[in-house]
Amino acid sequence: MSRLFFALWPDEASRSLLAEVAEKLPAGLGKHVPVQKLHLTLVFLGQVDDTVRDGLIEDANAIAVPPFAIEFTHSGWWPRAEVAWLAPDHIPAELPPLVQRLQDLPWARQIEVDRRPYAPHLTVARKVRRRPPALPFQPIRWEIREFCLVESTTGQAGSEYRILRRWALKS
Ligand code: 2AM
Repeated sequence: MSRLFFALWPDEASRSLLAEVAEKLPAGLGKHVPVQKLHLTLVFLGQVDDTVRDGLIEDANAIAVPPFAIEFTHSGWWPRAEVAWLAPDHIPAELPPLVQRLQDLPWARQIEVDRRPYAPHLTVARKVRRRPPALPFQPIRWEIREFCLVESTTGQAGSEYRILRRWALKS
């Protein structure tokens, strides 16, 4: 079994820009997500057995969504989840179909996934228990060329992520 999710993983340039914004959070307000772990979750799968994982990887080969860009424009906070995040004002037209296709894969294999409306957000800090100030920043444009399947394990330093597979976006 492994704990899995589909995600978008920032390239180095976008990652540093996103991390720079995260640095603007006042000290003591929570725990920054380490720069190498910044990502945008597409679909969280939870615990999946190895045979199903291999099947999902096979099925994902058929996904054809063209490359697109996301522009992060504002920060926010979810008090119950205790996370501070960055998000786009405008959801690119290609993103909901990609998420939909990725939700359909586990669904077809009787794996329940969150079907609430997808709210794209990139978590920059956890355990944020008080409302952070809005973070001032210039829009960050991230060109998305691939999506990936990631395994999450819990170690002493919190969650560790390992990219199991990447798929290029294609028309
Ligand atoms: P978060 O950033 O909003 O916390 C790996 O844990 C990724 O999957 C994280 O980005 C996290 O989103 C998301 N995630 C973790 N547990 C989840 C759950 N139970 N439901 C939906 N998403 C989850």
